[in-house]
Amino acid sequence: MKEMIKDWKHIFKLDPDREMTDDTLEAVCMSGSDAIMIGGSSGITYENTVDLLSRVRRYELPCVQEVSDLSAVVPGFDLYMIPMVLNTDHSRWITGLHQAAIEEYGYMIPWELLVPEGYIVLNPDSTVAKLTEAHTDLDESSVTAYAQVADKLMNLPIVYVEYSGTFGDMSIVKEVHQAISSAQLFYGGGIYDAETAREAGRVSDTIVVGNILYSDLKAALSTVSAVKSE
Ligand code: 1GP
Repeated sequence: MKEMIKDWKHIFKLDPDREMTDDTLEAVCMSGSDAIMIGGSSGITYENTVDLLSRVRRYELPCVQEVSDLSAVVPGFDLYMIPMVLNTDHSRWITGLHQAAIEEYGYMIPWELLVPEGYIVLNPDSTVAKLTEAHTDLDESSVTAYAQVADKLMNLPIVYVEYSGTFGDMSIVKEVHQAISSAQLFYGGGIYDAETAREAGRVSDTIVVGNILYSDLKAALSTVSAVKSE
């Protein structure tokens, strides 16, 4: 199951806390994107997650949950993405919450479906940066070193460069891509059309497109062929 991620070039990230009509959801799920990721940094509940999962399940593409709140973990996803924020001083975002979750629910965790993600959070204005108090003012070599911690020391399968809400510095993403050897590089943040998708796609393995879905569906859909046809 986890192997399928390697082939993903494009993911749409849906926020269960935001409205999406059936017609829009159909367009998103039939767009040719490789997968739907359900998650967000605030307002995520069991109810809104179950509701969105059941609607996405009408379509064939894989659907994964990015876990940010234990109370909203819903059975029935294809995989569970587990963020570990690397550029924070607060260990709860790296191992603390994870340890507590395992202590309480370890007996029922489907380990084979878990995929840890080494997050490097770089937009200081994003909810996730504020929540985790991430150190976002980093130069290329600092970001690259975090990526190598994830890739070479922690052996994480995914490094996620997260600029949620703003289009990031592609030269940093490119450096990261060149510096890691085993991990797959996810880039997310501010992709708003085919051109930004293409730019991000050139320097990463997989792009994640979120916000633009809720403001300009046509532009969001154009990001799929932008990376899949290259
Ligand atoms: C957010 O990386 C994703 O976690 C996508 O970012 O919402 O800015 O597209 P945007």
